[in-house]
Amino acid sequence: MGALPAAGHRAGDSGSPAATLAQLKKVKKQKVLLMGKSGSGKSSMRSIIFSNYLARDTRRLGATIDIDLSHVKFLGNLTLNLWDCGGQEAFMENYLSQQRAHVFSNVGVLIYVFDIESRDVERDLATYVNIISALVQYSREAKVFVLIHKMDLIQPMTREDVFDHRAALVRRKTAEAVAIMHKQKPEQVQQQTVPSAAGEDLSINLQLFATSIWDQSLYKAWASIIHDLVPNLSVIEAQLASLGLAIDADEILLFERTSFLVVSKWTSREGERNPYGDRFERMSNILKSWKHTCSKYTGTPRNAEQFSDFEYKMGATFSMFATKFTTNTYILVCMPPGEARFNSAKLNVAAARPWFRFLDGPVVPAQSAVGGGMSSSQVLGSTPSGYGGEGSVGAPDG
Ligand SMILES: Nc1nc2c(ncn2[C@@H]2O[C@H](COP(=O)(O)OP(=O)(O)OP(=O)(O)O)[C@@H](O)[C@H]2O)c(=O)[nH]1
Ligand SMILES: [Mg+2]
Repeated sequence: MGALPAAGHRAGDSGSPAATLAQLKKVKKQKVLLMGKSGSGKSSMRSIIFSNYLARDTRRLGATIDIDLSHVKFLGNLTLNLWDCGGQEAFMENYLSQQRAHVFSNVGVLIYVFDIESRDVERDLATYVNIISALVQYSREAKVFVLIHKMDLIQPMTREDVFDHRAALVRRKTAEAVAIMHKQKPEQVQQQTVPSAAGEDLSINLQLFATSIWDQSLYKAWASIIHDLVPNLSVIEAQLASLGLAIDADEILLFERTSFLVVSKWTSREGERNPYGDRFERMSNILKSWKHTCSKYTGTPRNAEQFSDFEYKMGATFSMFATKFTTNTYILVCMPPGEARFNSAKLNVAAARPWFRFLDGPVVPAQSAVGGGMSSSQVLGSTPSGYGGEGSVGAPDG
């Protein structure tokens, strides 16, 4: 079997290896606003995702006073400047008046949280409209994620309907807000697929999620938020695909080490037949809980690294392992059954680590993805059609 295509080239929206190298070296900073009414759950979700809080710990959180600014380092070359904006009315008014330019300039992402249990929906929506107007005024390109939160408080039977209804309302209000800013009719904004007569795209990049801190839905929403911000995503995806094909995996997930959010994933054709569409966020939730359990029973702090390897073998159905990969990531590999295949995949994943070192920071080792990419003859020997090769760790299927 010939060498797999060079990931650096395949990623190639930007073209040459030099351009890709420059891209890998860049550190990206993103201003992320976290807004919504007081008590809607903003600080709770932030603490669970980025600070290893358990859901029940959030009951002890006090109301955020003004803006709580934190810098979250994500994968070595992405820094999230997270603005957790206290949602009490006086603060909100202040953001919209005195602090307007300061708060709403240079925003990459707005995450707006609605408490589904809130009694005053009209008022919540009016505040939301004001926030969207300020955002459109100062950061027209920003993406907006609306989280309809505390869905655990809604009866499971009616959750979907309640969410759909609220989502439709939010979409309508968003279109109204954008239209007012552009002095157009809301229908024109909502239906717009082509730029307006003036040549500008008036629509806003809006995504909605139903979330709760008590299940994996939080991980789904935040993984989507993060997904678009991660630099070098095309390189990561291409490298994962090369690795997946080379070791004959069904699926590979790459997690950020603290949040356990899925940064990227690759699924084989066989793996795509998996009917569980929520398996990615479920795995985030499971691995994070596992990490917390390890911490509880070993006495290590929750923020410390507690596990390096997690294996699960499900007889003749499948096997998987999750392992510490690079400094900033964990990798989960799902394999068809077979002991030898499993063992060789583990060794090959370890051998592939240097090709993912760029995930740990802007400094790229000379032999990394750029230019050469990852080829089967260089690192990975255990491919379905050919074993061996220099430095490879191949083994026939068991
Ligand atoms: N049932 C339920 N409660 C939640 C959820 N998320 C957060 N909470 C609770 O909501 C309360 C308020 O959460 P906070 O995160 O402090 O709210 P906040 O939006 O940061 O509020 P301010 O800082 O005042 O703007 C806490 O007691 C949380 O435990 C959820 O998904 N479900
Ligand atoms: Mg708060």
